[in-house]
Amino acid sequence: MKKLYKKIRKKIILIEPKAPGVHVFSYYPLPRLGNIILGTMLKERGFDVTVIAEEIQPVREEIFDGVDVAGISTITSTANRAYSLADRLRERGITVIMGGPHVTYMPEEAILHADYLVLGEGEQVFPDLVTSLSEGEEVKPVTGLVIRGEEISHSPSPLLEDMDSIPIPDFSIVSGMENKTWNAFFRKDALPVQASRGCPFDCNFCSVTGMFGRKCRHKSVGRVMEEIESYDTKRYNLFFYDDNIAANKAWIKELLREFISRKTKFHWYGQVRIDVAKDEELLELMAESHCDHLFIGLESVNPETLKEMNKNQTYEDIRDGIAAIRKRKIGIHGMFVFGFDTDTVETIKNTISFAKKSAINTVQFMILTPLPGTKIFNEFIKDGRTFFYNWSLYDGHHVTFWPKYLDPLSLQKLQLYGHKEFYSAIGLIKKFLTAHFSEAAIYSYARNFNRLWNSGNKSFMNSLNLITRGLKVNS
Ligand code: B12
Repeated sequence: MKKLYKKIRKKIILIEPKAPGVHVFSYYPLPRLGNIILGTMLKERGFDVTVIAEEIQPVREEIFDGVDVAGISTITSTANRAYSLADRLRERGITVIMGGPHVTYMPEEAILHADYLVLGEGEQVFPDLVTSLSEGEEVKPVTGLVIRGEEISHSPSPLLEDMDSIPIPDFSIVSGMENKTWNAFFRKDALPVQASRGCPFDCNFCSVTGMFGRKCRHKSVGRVMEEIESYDTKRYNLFFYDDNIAANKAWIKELLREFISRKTKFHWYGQVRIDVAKDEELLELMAESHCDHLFIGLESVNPETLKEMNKNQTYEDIRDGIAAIRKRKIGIHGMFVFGFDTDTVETIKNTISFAKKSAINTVQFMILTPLPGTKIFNEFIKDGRTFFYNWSLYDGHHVTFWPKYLDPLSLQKLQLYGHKEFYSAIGLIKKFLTAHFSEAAIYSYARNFNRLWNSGNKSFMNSLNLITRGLKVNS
């Protein structure tokens, strides 16, 4: 018998759940672009869309009045919160559609809390799904769509071929975004832009390629310019969310030349690999186009560890790269990860001391996290090394597995020590005395963050202590 589909109203809510605890970017609550792009596509089709990023604007119950469909976007660390929101919404009779990296890699788990899942990129599936629901039409199975009660496929939606088909994100649909300001640290607020997707590398701890592929797909230069020129240069800096904005060197150079020739006033930050420093011309273009900061996955200065994670970069690349970038007065946020199998107390302390002595402006020392979708996720489970499966602990700030040459508590303490050492009181005073005020603000925030993390994680530290002593603890 043919199922009867209920026609839904056109009011749609899209939610990005808040982080489970404090993390290095807590003071800098930027939304991911997924919900905003998909919401913009629905708005263009005539839906009344509100995006709630909980870090920016808390969810209030009355927002659900008159809503028949809600979308929830989640990464692993926010999955528990996403599931509890989804359960609450379904109890109210609201149809729940979930998407994002965690859902893509864990569909069996996620579908217990949702009516539909979209695996991988959402653009080619979600707007049509919501349109079918609103027309009361039968929902047709397509690759990337999981329907509650039907067979679960793990195949994500095929990757979008035409990046220019992605609409310019309409930030006016994000509740509270207009009034949010982060410019205590930087001269202006940051606005997200994604000019490309995908990364040709294959690091064993990263889950990006399963979502966005290893081939770098980018928007045309004209399309990126159209997007950024629609924003207010007086209010915003641009934060490029691309996994590796310099993956295609010819394209990024063309884009930056366009910034320069159009005298674009934006200052910008972006994520790159240290190998950008080998290209003098690229560095010149970055400096000339007002690149303020580069976020660089430096990971470790131990050659064995770099090899183990399949990073394809050497200690010398890091050392020489930092010098070349800082020579151009471009700031560096160095991102490091501790806990690989080749890591020991000594290698981690070497990395911390290298970072302290280097010209890197700010750092984040994260703990290796076996996120679903990474090579190490399956390996650690197979080898019985994972002891915590509480997704709220998968935020790069908590040890969830047995390291090889360290015990879990020591790894945790080394990470805390790293931040304490880098953001020391003396370091803070030096930043003030040398008039580096925005960095001083970050130092002061980082020191406060350490205190907050310690006070909020006493029972976690206790559990880790018990596990390290060989006792069993509920995960
Ligand atoms: C910007 C960014 C940040 C920002 C903002 C974070 C935020 N609000 O969550 C900052 C710097 C603060 C940050 C912090 C962290 N991040 Co981060 N971050 C990113 C980054 C670079 C871009 C996100 C983005 O907007 N992408 C572009 C949009 C278009 O992609 P998308 O949101 O995934 O949406 C697409 C699909 O997922 C799907 N979809 C998404 N939502 C929905 C919803 C519905 C209803 C549907 C149907 C479909 C759908 O369709 C969308 C369009 O195709 C990604 C890497 C990446 N390439 O995505 C990492 C990434 C999301 N971060 C990651 C991590 C681990 C973290 C941290 C935990 C640790 C850290 N690195 O510091 C923290 C935790 C933050 C938190 N929320 O708790 C991981 C998450 C992996 C995972 N499996 O969970 C990623 C994927 C990076 C990686 N190397 O693996 N991050």
